[in-house]
Amino acid sequence: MAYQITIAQNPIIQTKYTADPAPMVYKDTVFLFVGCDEKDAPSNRYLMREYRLYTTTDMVNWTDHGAPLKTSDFSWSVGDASAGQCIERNGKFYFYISTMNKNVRGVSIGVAVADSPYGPYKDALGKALITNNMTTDAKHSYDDLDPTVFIDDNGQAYLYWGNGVCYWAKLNDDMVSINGPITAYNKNDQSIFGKGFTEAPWIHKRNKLYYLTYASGFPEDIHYSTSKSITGPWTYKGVVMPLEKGSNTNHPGIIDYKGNSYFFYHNDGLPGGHSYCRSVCIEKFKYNKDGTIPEMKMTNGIQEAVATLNPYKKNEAETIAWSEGITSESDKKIGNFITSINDNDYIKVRNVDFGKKGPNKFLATTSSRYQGGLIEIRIDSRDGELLGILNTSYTGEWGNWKKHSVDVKPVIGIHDIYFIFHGGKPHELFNFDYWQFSEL
Ligand code: FUB
Repeated sequence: MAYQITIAQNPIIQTKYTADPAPMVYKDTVFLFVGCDEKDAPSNRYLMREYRLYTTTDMVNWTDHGAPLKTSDFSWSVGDASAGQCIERNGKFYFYISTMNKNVRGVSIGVAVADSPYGPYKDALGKALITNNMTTDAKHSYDDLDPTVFIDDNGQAYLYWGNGVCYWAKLNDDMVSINGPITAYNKNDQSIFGKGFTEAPWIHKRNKLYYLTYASGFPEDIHYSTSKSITGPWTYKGVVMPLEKGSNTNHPGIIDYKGNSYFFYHNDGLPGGHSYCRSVCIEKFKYNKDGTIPEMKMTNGIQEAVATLNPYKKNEAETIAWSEGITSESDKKIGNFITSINDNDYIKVRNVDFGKKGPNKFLATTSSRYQGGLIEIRIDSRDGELLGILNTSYTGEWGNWKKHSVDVKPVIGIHDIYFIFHGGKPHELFNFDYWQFSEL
């Protein structure tokens, strides 16, 4: 693999292929739920089995929390994890997903519930919430796809969803049953959808204006409509993101966080990527004065962090701004960790505040079956100033985790950190769980 010095922040996750972003702001954190395109997906169909969760408080470093929901958690699912979205209500977290239903012809919408945004999520009903709602407009069996959920200021919750038809319905206060009729919008209604509605609706509200953002055409680009009411009438407003890179789908998610607005989407931007191995990206944007959304291009991503990272607390190795070569895994004992580490792979962590005194020691927890290896700790670039080199040494087995520490140079102020891994071949070097500096 050829390694590059990069300023890229897109795609935001490099350790997995991710798709269908559904960001949720809860308290001071962005929770990003995504589908996971398996790396061995064929080049002509989806292979998705789980929904993964990543969080950030600075918009540049993302922490991997594994897969709090899998399609195997729904006894009625065939096993395909199509898009979903999670929302909080009264301290519970409701995760609406779409998946092929074993019991009926076609895709259905299910809902899982958890007491924490990190899960574990459990199927709330033991059956689908919405199933095979084929109207005469739909004419196909995967119209119940891509749920987006929204709770209005008066507490009324709504579900929008659809492929080829855009549906909406009210949810009851229990969030796991539908209240009243389902309304269908024709995909060819130009006053709502311009050149047409394909799939992937995303509902949000800003300054009393409701936004319905969706994928249009195929290959897909992203368009939007607005309304003064969540139930319409909707007025077509234009393109959010035109078609650019190779993925034949795109999928929007929009939030405001710490005073900025962010547009989440996916493309095929990672090495080896294609229409079924996609990657989530983000653009920061500013609404126009009249509330319209500017047209966006796919870029290198967010350059300015909105918070610093504290190196003197325990930081998970799977908190990453950029990485090359590695991937992540979970186990019951220690949770999520970084694995598949080979010579020259690296992790970059951004906007780390070493304060006025600086560190004197660096500690990391690793495990290794074959050999262990070295972690070079550098700042600001892959060949930047060297703070120290940690020898992680052999721990006997992948399941034996040990702490190792080394003296480091007392750098002060805010820097990006690079952990660059070195060691011999032919085996993977070690697994990496967490790290921490001690302050002078
Ligand atoms: O990830 C599977 C499907 O691709 C989603 O349901 C669509 O929105 C498209 O992104």
